Amino acid sequence: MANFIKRKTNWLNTRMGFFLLVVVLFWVKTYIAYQTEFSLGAKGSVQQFLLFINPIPATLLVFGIALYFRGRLAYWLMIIINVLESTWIFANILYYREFSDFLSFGIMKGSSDVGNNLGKSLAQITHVYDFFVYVDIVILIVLLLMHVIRIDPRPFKRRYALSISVLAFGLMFAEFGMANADRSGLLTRTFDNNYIVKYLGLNEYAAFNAYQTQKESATRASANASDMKSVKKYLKQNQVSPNVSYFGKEKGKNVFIIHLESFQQFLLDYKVDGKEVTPTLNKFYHSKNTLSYDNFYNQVAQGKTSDAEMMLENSLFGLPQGSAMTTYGTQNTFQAAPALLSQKAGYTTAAFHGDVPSFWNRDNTYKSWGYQYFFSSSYYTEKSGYSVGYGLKDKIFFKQSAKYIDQLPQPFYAKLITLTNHYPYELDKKNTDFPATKTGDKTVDPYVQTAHYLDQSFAEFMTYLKKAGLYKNSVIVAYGDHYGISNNHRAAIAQLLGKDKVTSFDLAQFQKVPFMIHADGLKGGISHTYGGEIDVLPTLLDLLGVKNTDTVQFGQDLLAKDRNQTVAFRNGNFVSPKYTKLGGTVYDTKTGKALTLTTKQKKVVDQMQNHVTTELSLSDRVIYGDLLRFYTPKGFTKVDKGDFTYKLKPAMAKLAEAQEKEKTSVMSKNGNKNIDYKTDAPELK
Ligand code: GP9
Ligand code: MN
Repeated sequence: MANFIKRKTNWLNTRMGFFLLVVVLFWVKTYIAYQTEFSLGAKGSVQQFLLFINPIPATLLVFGIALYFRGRLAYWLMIIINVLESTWIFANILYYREFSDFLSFGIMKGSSDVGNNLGKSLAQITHVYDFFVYVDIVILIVLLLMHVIRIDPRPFKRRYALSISVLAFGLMFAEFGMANADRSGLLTRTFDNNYIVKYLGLNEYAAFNAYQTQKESATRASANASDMKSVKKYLKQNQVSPNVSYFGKEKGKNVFIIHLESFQQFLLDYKVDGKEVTPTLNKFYHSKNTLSYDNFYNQVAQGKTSDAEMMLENSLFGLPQGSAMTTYGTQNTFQAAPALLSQKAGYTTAAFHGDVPSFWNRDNTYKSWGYQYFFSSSYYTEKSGYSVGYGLKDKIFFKQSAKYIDQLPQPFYAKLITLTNHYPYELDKKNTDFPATKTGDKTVDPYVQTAHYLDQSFAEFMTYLKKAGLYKNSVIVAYGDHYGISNNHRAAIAQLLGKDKVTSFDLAQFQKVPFMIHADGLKGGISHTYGGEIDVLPTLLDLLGVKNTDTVQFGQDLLAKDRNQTVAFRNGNFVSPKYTKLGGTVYDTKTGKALTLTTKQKKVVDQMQNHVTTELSLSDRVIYGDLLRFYTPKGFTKVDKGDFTYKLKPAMAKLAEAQEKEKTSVMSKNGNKNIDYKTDAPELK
């Protein structure tokens, strides 16, 4: 036995032995932190496996640096690296506790510094057991000082050190390959920091974040005020005057933006086995008090929902790659709908979503946009069966949101983002009382079932609005953010549309999504004007009578008479009432036939293309260069992110205070009681 122990400690007395001990301790410690301090949501064996092993490659690489150095120095370097690495974990534990997100370099160097943002003092949120992350270091130091482990003075061969580094890189690539196979677009689409840590690890996250921040600040640094001048010149040339019979018609009303996840236009009035998929939305669409659009296109790219949000609330396009909210949402200056409405018209502003707040970097971006409240996962009661896919099922989400809506001082601007109608359109039996389509494509067929569920949820929410008296004094906007069925399902799409096959032209038309504005007394009807998500903000502001001639918006009011009806897709393709251009082919929009252009026609199409390319690239310049920091519209004050907290307790205290002061919330007017919300959600029975 004594011999055995001796042999063991002998082994630890070599440099390699000590190195491996340090690495294993650090690995275990990181994994414990993953499991106890962060909610990374690893589902399934691949994700669990990646989470377990992901600290290894980076730990080998970073700690391996010490192996290139001699004697004592190598040992102390390992300790120093460990202190730095552990401090990174420590800082993230504290930040995560407050924000359910990881620290980013943008935030660390940002104007609203971390401490400021925390809402509580560091001491208040630090727990004694957080210092556990330093325990292995203390043990290692003691072992060294007590000479239990002796320092190995022999020189370590360079090529061994090098082999460790090479091995680390190799493992990193393998890990990245597995991660990308499980979640494609992990680093290009940049969904959520939690995903990067879950798949790749805290160090890889730090490296990626540093790279992004560096890229972002380089373009920011090279931009200047004169760039803004060319943007403003363009916008001035493209300005249209609002429609006088609509301008200001809905002044002072509450606004609901209801985000219908993955909802396409073709679903409206669509029937399966003779039954309407979305009876309530159909009625809403055809109501004489709803302004509806049947040539309204989604214009998103990789950023999907986040691109839609960016366009809708800023009238700025999403980026050609990745998500603008993720990459630029934290640092950039914005003049978004919530800030404009609260500053110019005294609105209370709130967003509602049944997913974690870090997805699409909403937790930071919404602050930049001036949202006073963001009700996300921690505000909702979660029980088994309440969620599917990304988060809360829509019926439960709407019901639980209502109790917060009741508390908002009026007028308010409330955005509710639904989730259940999201790929892969999964829903339990109890909630599925609608027939699937029968194309035989497993991804496509349940789409109408979750869409039907969304319609039922919408119906329940409308019933609540009527009961609360909100239906009459609110503008209700409902829109689909992007396709639910991707172009990869051509055969199934053809069947759904009752065609033999679909052409590229058909697929472009398939990108239509609903856009509807309902208000009591509003002169409605179905408009055939061509438009898209970029046009929503100016339309809404005009209806509310909020001046927006001096704001930076790339869209045009859908109600304006002389508007430009060329709708840009993010890849530079476009649709218009006359021509549709897809890649090198131009189609007649009326017939869908490919055209051979006359010289005269070509000139017109070239002009349209020029318009599209210019608006996209100027919008990109605004985001890449953070150009809005150089221009503040009259009467607008730059948003200070430090004004907002989305942490449950302080935010609810703020809301209570605001209610007390203004006494205009539904609840204040209802004897401080909530409105009874009716739902048939089986989970709540
Ligand atoms: C996640 C949800 C989905 O919170 O908004 O985003 P998507 O995948 O549609 O972009
Ligand atoms: Mn979406």
